Amino acid sequence: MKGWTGRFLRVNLSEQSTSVQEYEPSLARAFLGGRGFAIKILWDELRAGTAPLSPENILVFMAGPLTGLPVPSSGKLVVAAKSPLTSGYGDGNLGSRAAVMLRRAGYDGIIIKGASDKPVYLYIENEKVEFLNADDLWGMSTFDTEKKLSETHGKDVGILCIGPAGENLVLYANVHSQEGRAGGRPGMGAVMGSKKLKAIVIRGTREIETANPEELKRLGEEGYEEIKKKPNYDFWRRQGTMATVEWSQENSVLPTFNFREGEFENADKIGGYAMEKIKVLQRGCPYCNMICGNVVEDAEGKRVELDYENVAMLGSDIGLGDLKKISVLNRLADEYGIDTISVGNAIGFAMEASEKKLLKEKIEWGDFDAAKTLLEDIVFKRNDIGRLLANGVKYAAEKLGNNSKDWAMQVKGLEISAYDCHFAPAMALSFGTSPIGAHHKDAWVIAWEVQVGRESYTREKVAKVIELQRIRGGVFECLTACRLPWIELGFELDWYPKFLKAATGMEFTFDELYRIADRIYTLIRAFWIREFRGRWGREMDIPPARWFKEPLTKGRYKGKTLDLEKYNQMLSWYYEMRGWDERGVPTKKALKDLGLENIITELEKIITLK
Ligand code: PTT
Ligand code: SF4
Repeated sequence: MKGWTGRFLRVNLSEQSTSVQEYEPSLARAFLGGRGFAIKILWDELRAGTAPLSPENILVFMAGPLTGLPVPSSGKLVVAAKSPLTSGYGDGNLGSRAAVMLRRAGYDGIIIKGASDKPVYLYIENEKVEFLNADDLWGMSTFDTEKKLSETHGKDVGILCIGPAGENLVLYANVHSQEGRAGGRPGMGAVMGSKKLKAIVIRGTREIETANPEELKRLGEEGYEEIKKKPNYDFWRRQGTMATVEWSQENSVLPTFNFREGEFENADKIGGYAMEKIKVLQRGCPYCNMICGNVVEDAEGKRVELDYENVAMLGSDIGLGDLKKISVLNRLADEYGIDTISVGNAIGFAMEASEKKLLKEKIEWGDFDAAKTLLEDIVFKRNDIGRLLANGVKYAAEKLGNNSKDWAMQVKGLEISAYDCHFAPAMALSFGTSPIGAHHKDAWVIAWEVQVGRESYTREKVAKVIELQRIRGGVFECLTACRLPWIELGFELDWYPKFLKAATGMEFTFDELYRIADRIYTLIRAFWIREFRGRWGREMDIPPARWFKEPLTKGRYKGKTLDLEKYNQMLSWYYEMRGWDERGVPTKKALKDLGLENIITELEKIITLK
């Protein structure tokens, strides 16, 4: 095989053993890489009903056929497992030198089973794999862990690690790299922690073999030049994702006070221009010339990288309008290895619960000290409220009762990322149908929806959500490459089949790539249904009641809410277009059309298929 290495590294932590699997080329053709490989492995090898934090869960790190090649923004990988937060399929995507090193070491992915009984880290150098003692790393922040490991193994290695949140099994702990790259929102860090795996260190010294290296080099160089010529290039390098704060405020979608509102009175103090005033450095993922990691100095004089989601969820959503203080919360989340989006939601939920007198603790909107204390309560599970919120807002609402589930802002158990949807039906559908729970990464349809008109609930909007899910959640998550050159600067999609051809020697049309994406979405859906058995239903695809029942009370869209009946109509169209029935369950025909007929028998043991 060219482009793909054709090999997975299999690791058993219980037995401290490893092996190399040479996989069939047909796997690459049908599932491409990254997320595609991840779901195929989890479907085939994970026993249904496995407890996510037990040794039986399977943790995979998967690259794709473009990872680590000299083409724009290719330094990414996917981390996936059964999620302890949602009990469904969970994954995330992070940029890291580890992605490049993994491929140079000769692997497209690592499949980790079992659990160690004491803290370990993996050291991988091409064929050599060692299980090393991590007693002295356990308890360390992600920043210190990386520092220590690069002192031991050299600055040129790639490192993936967890912080105390992952060790303490906080259900939305994530995986970190390079002091500012984070992925695996639905608790991939907790799965790593449950396996007592503190880190993975990779050094790869081999060439990644490609079908046409000269052509790939030429295309890559042209691609980088093309990106530099894009009109938004300079501004992107200045502000990166932070410019979204101003955009969200202008369009009334900036989550504010636990998604009660879409506008924040201090938005100008926490946006891209405010960030530029405190910026000290810029950095990014490997093989990227758009480097969008804006490093600022926080209120405690320390450095942290800011992104839109982090700032909105730890800022406007909790009523905090001081960027340097938000940066402290962001840095602590990075050091402890906890997802900023979920922890911001959890803090906002606690503030609202306190206001409604459902908690004995007094935690006021915008109170930085209280937010900081709460964040640490959660990471270290050091009191009742910390333990409650460490399991996510869905769980917390089940415990608190009093209709708090209406304003526990989550779908399928994953906290919603930073776009208010009181007046954005297509974006609400995107959150509702995202394959990992409420995350914007699969279909960030809101920018398009703002242009075409927000009032309507149309088939066109549903088709757009599916189109974006195919491109973003399918193609980019499998390649695996950063989608930002395309979505933010307009780097044309046509480049990617050309890169693929030069890397693998194979032609992929967009029809074929979208079919792969549909196959992956359908298999992920089957995974959820298998895990939820009799509890699966279309209500799993519906966002929280707040957006339907509680109108915005201020701003230009004051009075707006989503319409539940019309949302349900869009959901039915969505199912129809995907070939799923009215319960959101794939039909036999859809499974056959996508080459997934081999899973019909297993699914039929659980649910009647139409
Ligand atoms: C992603 C989610 C996001 S999405 C952000 S900011 W964003 C948050 N980042 C966190 C962080 O930082 N620290 C922390 N403790 N928790 C965090 N949680 C949040 O996690 C990221 C960029 C960004 S910045 C985005 S949109 C794009 N995401 C991509 C994607 O998903 N796929 C892809 N092929 N390309 C992408 N490019 C962009 O990458 P999750 P990164 Mg992340 C500090 O994974 O689980 O999906 O969560 O990868 O390397 O940090 O780059 O406004
Ligand atoms: Fe990483 Fe940003 Fe470059 Fe994407 S655009 S690869 S997130 S630095």
